[in-house]
Amino acid sequence: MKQKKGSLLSWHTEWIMSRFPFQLTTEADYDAAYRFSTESPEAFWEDVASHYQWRKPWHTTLEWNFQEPDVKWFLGAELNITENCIDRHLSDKAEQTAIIWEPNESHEAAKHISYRELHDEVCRMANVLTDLGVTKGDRVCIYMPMIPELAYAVLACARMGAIHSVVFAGFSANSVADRINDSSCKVVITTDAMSRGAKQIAVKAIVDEALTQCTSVERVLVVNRMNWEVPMAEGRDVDYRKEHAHAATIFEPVAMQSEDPLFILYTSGSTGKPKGVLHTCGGYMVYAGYTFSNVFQYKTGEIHWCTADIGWVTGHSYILYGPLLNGATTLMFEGIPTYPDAGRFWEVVDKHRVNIFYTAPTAIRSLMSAGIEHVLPYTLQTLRALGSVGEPINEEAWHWYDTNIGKNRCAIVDTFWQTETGGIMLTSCAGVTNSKPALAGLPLPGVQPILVDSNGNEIEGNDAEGHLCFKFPWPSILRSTWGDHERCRQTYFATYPNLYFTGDGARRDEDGLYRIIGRVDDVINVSGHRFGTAEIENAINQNKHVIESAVVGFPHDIKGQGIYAYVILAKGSEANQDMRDRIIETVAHEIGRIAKPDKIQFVSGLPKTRSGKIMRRILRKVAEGDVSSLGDTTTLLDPTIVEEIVKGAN
Ligand code: 7RM
Repeated sequence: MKQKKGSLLSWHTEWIMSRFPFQLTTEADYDAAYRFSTESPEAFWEDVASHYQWRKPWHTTLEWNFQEPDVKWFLGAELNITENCIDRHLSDKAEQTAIIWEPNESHEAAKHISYRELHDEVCRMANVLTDLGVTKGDRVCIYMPMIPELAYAVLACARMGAIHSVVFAGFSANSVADRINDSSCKVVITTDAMSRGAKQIAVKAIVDEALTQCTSVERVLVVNRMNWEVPMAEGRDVDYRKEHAHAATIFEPVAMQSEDPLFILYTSGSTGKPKGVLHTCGGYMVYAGYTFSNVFQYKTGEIHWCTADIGWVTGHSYILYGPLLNGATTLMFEGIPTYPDAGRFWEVVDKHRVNIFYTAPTAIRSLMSAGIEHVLPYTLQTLRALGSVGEPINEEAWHWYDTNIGKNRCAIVDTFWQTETGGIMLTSCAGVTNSKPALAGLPLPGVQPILVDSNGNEIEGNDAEGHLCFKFPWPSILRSTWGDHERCRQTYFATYPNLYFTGDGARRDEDGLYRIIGRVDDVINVSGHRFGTAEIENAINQNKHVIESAVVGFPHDIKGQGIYAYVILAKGSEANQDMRDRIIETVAHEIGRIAKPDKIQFVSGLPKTRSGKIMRRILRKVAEGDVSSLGDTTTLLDPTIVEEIVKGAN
């Protein structure tokens, strides 16, 4: 699997002789690139990588094995991703807008941040972080609302070689503490407070609470957003306003090895606490830029809006890195889709003349249910491509999106990928490849999906269904889970030897297009957010009235899946609405409001097998409201419990 490259000269020669354009714009291009990418994957990725700016070329394109796992791309190469995101564009795009920032309040002024300004602000932030003692390899936790300084903070870390760990600002103090401790962050970057819709949230207070459980954090950098007076711990907390005033606007990008870590991002799995997915500099850069260009078919001058939060991987790859690597104009929105009303997204599309709009099915369904009157006041005439991500999109939502937002003239891309994949894997490319309602589509060139049955045997041919795996590495495959490589192996590489297992089930149709069915493990997807059922159970069990709990997902009209919790209470604790509210508060405290159960059913026992395993199949059926076929319950320790559960279902 090794491929030696020649001298610097031959490397440059090859750069010029790139076989494919960076952006594949026709179906024929796509077909040729796909074929080439499976026949000569290394050569294909060398070709793609040659379109970036490297400080030093690689000597080995790829080394890999999926047993350890051990995957390394572009070995020996040096680069800095921010040089590719920012500096590279300064010669011709210094005055072009890099980031359009739209605030929570529609009456507050938007900001247009040029590539020049982005450069200066990122350098300022890097200099301030340097003064706080941050150096290459240090972990920095970023816990902030969607304001420009969040983008500066992420890019500043990348520029100085610090490893960013962005934590979504909807997580609780406990979750923040867990994440800080897991990767022993040295610095936290946060704000005084934030607004999200009509709500105000005391962000700094949450960090203060988290830090009572952390010992690794030396400094806290506080960016002002809301002009709140917040307590500042002497010797620890620093007001960014004061540092910003005298920070220099030059900071030399640190040359990073291709396989040096770029960031950690925590994501939930079927067991235990969320794991820190690790991405590295070279491979992630190559893949984020390549996928952005090809999936959305971005053309210079267009405005791209991904509505995700930068606290999730979608925000990392398609608000920041992907667009900026392509010199695009990317829109960053601080608010929520329904504030001040359910027309906000469409107002912003018209206001900023958005061309590419990328959101989640849950947002589409929620705006669909709010009524067409919120859409009609807007022309949406600038839109060219629409995207969907995070969960399967149902046909009704797909058609509503196509008709009412795309006015039947936009390409729709349903992009399947994961925190672990770093970038989009299965999708159509806007206006280029075959697309069908509610199907993710084809693999991108360089991506080799395979469906397997539960024994790991490949299911060949079209019209097939099975567990979705990938059989060859792509540049931004996760490298490890922070501090626990064995967990990475177990979770993704041990189920099926020599394959990366996604945890999803999928169907391949007669044309080779993929439809994602959903998770086949104990992960549930609530409004596009991933949770492990065990993770929520652990949170519920923190409530002193709770003896035991079992959590399953159930179909939810807006959220995709809702959270259904079966709870056994301690003797003397009353099963009433007040108790439900208290349990919900416990989950909000342990994880965050985004994880609170939609339904709680109090039960006297759980359906367990004689070996003590909870039969989740039964609990899922009851939660779905489908009790006609509960299957075989004779192996249960106490079959009568099923009857009680069915009767008490809500
Ligand atoms: C990008 C992101 C990953 C899980 C994944 C799937 C589900 C994501 C789609 C999808 C159907 C899609 N990262 N998923 N995209 N299911 N169609 N287009 O969401 O790590 O947070 O979640 O999300 O189950 O495994 S994630």
